[in-house]
Amino acid sequence: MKPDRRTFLASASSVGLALAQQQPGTNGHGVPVTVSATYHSFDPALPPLSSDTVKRVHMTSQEVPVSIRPNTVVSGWTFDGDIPGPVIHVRQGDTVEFTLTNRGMMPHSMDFHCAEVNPRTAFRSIAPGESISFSFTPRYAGAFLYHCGTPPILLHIGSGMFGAIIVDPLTPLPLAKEFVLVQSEFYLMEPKNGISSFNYTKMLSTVPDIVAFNGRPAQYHDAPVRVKRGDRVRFYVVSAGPTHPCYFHVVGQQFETVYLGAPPESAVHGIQTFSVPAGGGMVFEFTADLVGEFPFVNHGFGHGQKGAAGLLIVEP
Ligand SMILES: [Cu+2]
Repeated sequence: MKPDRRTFLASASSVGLALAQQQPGTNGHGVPVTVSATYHSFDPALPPLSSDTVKRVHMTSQEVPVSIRPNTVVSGWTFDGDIPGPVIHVRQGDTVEFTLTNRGMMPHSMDFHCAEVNPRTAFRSIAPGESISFSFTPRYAGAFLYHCGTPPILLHIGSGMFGAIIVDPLTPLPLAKEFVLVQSEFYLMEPKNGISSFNYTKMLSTVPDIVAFNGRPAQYHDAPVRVKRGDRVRFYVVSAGPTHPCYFHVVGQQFETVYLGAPPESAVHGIQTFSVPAGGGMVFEFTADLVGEFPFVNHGFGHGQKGAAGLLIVEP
């Protein structure tokens, strides 16, 4: 069957529909929402890996307000009610049995970049109230994006429907303090009733208002990531976009290793900055052998300045 562009791109009418659904101060369907979202930071620590070789993952899609900083609430479209969605941690060769239940008010779907499946069936959109299940076995280790693939994909990713799935190699990497950073852009309307809706026209113009790690601009400046001197530090960096890369850099450090593809292969050494493309993920490592405060930034500083920056504190 010939690929259908509508699988990936919205028709003008569906964009118009989405825009109509994006009225400020509503839940995306013209229904007024109240600001009930309270701010919380997003834990960057990689969740532990369970020993089960079958990983059952159940997520919900839902449209809910999300507080992305203490005075900013956005009308998020989410997985499990947060931006980004939960960090999933599996091992290469595991069977991932995934179910998505759509508790939202519009169609949504799930696309895992570490899954090799027929997207026509596994990644198809489901209507409100429906569920979809599929399984896959990650062939490669690494840091992978997942996202809603319902047209227009730009709007669904741009409204918060993304997250990271980390796949460990069969032979574990050296012990490290491990953190996950998912970079994304926010394109917002002026707030109404305390809530900022997403702005599709701005998404198309690709000039974001905010760029953030794990959904909150500069959150790890206010609450830094902490390790001890001598720790090996490993960052799994995923660029959700929807459009821009992350030029990942740690001030005052050099990466001993950047895994360009599946760890432990394709390792390059002695790297100052490396670009993680939109829709991609990479693994960065160094040893924290100096005590101090080390900013980790998107070195594309137009976006670092808009929030894609944090602080790593190395304690004695
Ligand atoms: Cu969606």
